[in-house]
Amino acid sequence: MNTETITELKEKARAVRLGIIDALGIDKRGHLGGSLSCADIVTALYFHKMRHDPHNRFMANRDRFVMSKGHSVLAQYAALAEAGYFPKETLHKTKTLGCFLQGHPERETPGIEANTGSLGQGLSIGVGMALGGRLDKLDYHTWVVLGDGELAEGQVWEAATSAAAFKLDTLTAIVDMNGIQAVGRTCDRYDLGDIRGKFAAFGWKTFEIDGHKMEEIVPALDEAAAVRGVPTVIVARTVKGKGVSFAENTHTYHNNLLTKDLQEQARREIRAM
Ligand SMILES: Cc1ncc(C[n+]2csc(CCOP(=O)(O)OP(=O)(O)O)c2C)c(N)n1
Repeated sequence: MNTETITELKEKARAVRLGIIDALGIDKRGHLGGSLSCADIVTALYFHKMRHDPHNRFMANRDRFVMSKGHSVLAQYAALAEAGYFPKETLHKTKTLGCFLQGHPERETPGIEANTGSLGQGLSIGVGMALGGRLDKLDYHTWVVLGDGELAEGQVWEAATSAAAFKLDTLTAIVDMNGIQAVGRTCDRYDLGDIRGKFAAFGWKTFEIDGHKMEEIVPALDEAAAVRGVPTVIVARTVKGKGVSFAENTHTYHNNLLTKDLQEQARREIRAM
């Protein structure tokens, strides 16, 4: 693996985290914790793995990305702005009237492929996209990011069985396993036990990585895309709020607002990461 690539991706992840802070702004509620926990994964997808082009965003064989845990879309907005889908200044207008950047993903936003926010639906959408690619004889890959709390939704497991039944090897789910959901620890609220083992039992090829180490994320994405015959899942161990000390490992900043002082602290800490 090229160390320059890894260094560049880490810098991109820093830019994405700063973009999340820009999008969150001050005195507006937003989902900081879950956006920061998936920031490295989203960065590696947009700047290493996915075939996409902001200047030709409807090209037929673009890779598909679904943010199934739609509340974490600030990470995707920041990546899309960084990639050139819209000006970075637009991030500051997130969640204001008339702006195409709202609290959950909508397809009117350049680069967004699926409306999500009602948890549990994104993997089914991904199954449909992957089946569509097969029917149209296109070689794109579909990537779906899920939360570990989200896995309590039964529809996720319906999608998981169908993906295996259809042998959808062009589909990869990535579970942002930060161990915390909206109001507490996932294991205290709705314990799913062995998430990796569950996907394996459903017939998926599984990987488990540190979801903040580019050195582990990059090869896992490459290996998952190369698997043939079965769908793949990457279970990524992450920290909710990663990079901002007061938001780390707590549900307090699952959906909360920043004051000017906290915003400045967050920016300082992310720059020092
Ligand atoms: C169907 C549905 N039920 C409830 C919610 C409210 N909700 C938003 S985020 C969230 C917690 C999600 O936890 P997790 O998937 O672990 O997300 P993360 O920790 O990565 O932010 C809940 C319950 C929702 N968006 N959709």
